[in-house]
Amino acid sequence: MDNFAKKYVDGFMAELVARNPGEPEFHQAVKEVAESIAPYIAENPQLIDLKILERIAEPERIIIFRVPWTDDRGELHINRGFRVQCNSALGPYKGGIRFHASVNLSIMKFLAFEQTFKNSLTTLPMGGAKGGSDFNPRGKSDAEVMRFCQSFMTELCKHIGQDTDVPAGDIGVGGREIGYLFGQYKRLRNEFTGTLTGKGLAWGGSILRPEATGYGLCYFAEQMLATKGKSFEGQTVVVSGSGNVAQYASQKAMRLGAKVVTLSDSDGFIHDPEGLTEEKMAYVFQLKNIRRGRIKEYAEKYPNAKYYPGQRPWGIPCDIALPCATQNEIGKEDAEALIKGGCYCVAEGANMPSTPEAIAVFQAARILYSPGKASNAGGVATSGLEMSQNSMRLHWTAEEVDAQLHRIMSDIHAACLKYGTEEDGHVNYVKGANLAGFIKVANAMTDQGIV
Ligand code: NDP
Ligand code: 2IT
Repeated sequence: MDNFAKKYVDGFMAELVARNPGEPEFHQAVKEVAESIAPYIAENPQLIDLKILERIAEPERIIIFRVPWTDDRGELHINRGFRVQCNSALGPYKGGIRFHASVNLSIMKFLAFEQTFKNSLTTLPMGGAKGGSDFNPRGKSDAEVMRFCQSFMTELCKHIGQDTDVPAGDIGVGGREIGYLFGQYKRLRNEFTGTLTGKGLAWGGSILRPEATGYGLCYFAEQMLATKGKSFEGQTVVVSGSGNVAQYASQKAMRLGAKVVTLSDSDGFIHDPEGLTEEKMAYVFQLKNIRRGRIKEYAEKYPNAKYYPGQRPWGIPCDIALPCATQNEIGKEDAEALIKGGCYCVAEGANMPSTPEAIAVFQAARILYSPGKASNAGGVATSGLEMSQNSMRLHWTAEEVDAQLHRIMSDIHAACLKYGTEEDGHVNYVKGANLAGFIKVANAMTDQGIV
C-alpha cells in the first residue's frame, strides 16, 4: 500500500474500532474492504467527502430482540434474535439467517457487511442483510425447532417483506427451518409472498436453490482453474464442513472429475483417500440431512476412511481446497500446511473462512485464491432468481436456473479479473471482488443522496 492508502485505512479503522468496540469479525471484514478500495478512493476523492465507506459500515438498521420458547420438557429458554439491515442502495435487504451458539452482534454485522458486496457482485437488485440467533439447533427435536422458529418470526415479521427484506438460510437454517419460518410469517401477515427464499418447491421455492451455493462455488473455481489451463479433472480436493454448502460443492466437484477426500464438522474431519462416490454422497445426505448425525459416522460406515477428532482437514495433501464450514477456519499455519501439501487453488464456500494472516500466505505464494463474497455468491444469486420467479408467479426449469447460475458466476469471475488483475498478470481476487462490489454500491449511494 502507498502512503495515502495506509493513512486512509489506519485512520478509517481507528474510528471504526473505537465506534464498534469488541467486534473483531466486523473489524476484520471491513478492514479487508478498506484496504482493497483505498487506491480507488485516492483517485475518487469525492467518495471521501461523501463518506461512502463510513456509511456502508454503519448498518441502516439493526434489530435485536428476545426470543422466548419452551422445550419439550416444558422448560423456558431465552435466546437473542438479530437482523442487521446493512445497505439498501441496490434493492431490498437480502441475506441469510444463522442459528448457531456462536452468533453475536459482531458476527451478524460482518456477515451483513460482506453480503452487501456479494449481492452487488451478483448483478441482481439486492441490498445486504443478515440475521440469526444464538439458538443451537443441535440435539433439538423438530417440535422444539418449530416453536423456536415461530417465536423468532413473531418479532422478525414486523421488519421484513418481499419489497423490504428477504431472509434465507445459512448455518443451522435449511429447508426445515425456512418452512417453519414461512408458515408463521404467512399466518401472522395473512399473505402468501416470496418474503423468504430457500422455500420448498411446492410452495414457491426455486429448483436448484439448495444446490446453488456449492454448485456455484465449483463453477467459479472452474473459471479460476481455467486461467491456468486446468480443471477439476483428476484433482484431489479437500472440503471442510458437511452441511449444505459442503455437500453440494463435493457432489459437483466429484461430478466434474475430482477426487474429494475430506469432509468435517465442528468435532473433527474424515479422510477418505479413495474419494467420495455417488453412493457415499447419498449416505452423507442421509446422515446429515435426515438423521442429523455426525461426520465421524462416515468412518464407521466406510472403514477405509479415517476420522480425526478435534482436527481440521488442511494438513491433507491436495490440489484444491474448498472451505465450506465457517469463518476463520483457516489460520496462518493451516494456510502454510495447504501450500506445503501442494494446494494451488483455494475457493471459499464459507463466509470469511480464511484469517487475514492465512490470506497473506496465499497471496505471497501467488496461488489461486478467491474470497467467499465472490465464489459463494451463487446461493444468494439463486435466491434472487427465486424472488424473480415469485414476482412472476411461475417456475423456471432446472436447465434455465442452472444456465443463469453459470452466467452469473462467469460474470462475477470476469469482474474479479477486470478489477483484480495486477501488472504481472496475477489475479488478486480479493481486490477484484471488493472493488467491483464497492463501485456499484458507491455509485448507487451517490445517486440517491445523503440517506
Ligand atoms: P450448515 O449448517 O448446513 O453446515 C455448516 C457446516 O459447518 C456443518 O458441517 C457444521 O458442523 C460446520 N460448522 C459450523 N460452525 C462451525 C464451527 N464453528 N467450527 C467448525 N465447523 C463448523 O451451513 P451451510 O453449509 O449453509 O453454511 C456453511 C458456510 O457457508 C457458512 O460460512 C455460511 O455463511 C456460508 N454460506 C452459506 C450459503 C447458503 O446458501 N447456505 C450461501 C453462502 C455462504 P456442525 O454440525 O458441527 O456445526
Ligand atoms: O451467505 C449467504 O450468501 C447466504 N447465506 C445466502 C443468502 C440468501 O439470501 O440466499
